[in-house]
Amino acid sequence: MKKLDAVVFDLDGVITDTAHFHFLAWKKLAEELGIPFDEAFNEKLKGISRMDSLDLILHNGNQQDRFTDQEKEEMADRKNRHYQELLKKLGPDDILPGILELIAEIKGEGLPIAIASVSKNAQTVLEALDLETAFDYVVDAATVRNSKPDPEIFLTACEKLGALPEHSIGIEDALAGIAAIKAGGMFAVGVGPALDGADYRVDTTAELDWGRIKKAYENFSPGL
Ligand code: B16
Ligand code: MG
Repeated sequence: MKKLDAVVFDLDGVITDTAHFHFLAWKKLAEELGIPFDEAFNEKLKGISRMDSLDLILHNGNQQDRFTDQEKEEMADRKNRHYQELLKKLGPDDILPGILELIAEIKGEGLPIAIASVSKNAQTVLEALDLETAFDYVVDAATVRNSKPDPEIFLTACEKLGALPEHSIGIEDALAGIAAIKAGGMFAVGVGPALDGADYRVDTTAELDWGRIKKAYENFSPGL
């Protein structure tokens, strides 16, 4: 039996679909700036920090040199206020299908679990979902210096759980997140249609079956 130490979850897009709220909030700001913004472009922002996301949007509209740092801070704050308005609608019914069952099975085996989200709103989201005590550790985005695809956030989660990355599983819905998990030397589970690089992939959270995930982890050889 291969040793398994811990499981680390992404938040937005895995535990709940706040990814859509981020999309709506960025779209509003982009429209105010006259910059085109659609779901396809939004894919590039998943797992990317607030300021890095703003830079990508401005770059896409060729407005990267138009604003001072202070103006950019104000724009990011405006997007966040809109996002927080949308979060008021969030409740326990918005936990994605299969997630509560998966968490219960993992915990039933005595394995620790953590959240690795670069969102500064992660605690608010977990509280809205009634999940604030469900995880053994939630990485504080404010203390993480690098956005995904840097592995820092996943490695921090493993370290805080006393887990070795090579004996840990990460679950993500974004390409940047999968890249971060792999850069950290962990086993990557992808949720979504086009997640190149995932070691095991399903289309939706409803298909996250703990028995199958463990089997894929057991059979995985990093060198292959
Ligand atoms: P905030 P994750 C990420 O969360 C989102 O995927 C990304 O779209 C967002 O820009 C980022 O959090 C920052 O969020 O503005 O709330 O600090 O996927 O790492 O859980
Ligand atoms: Mg995500």
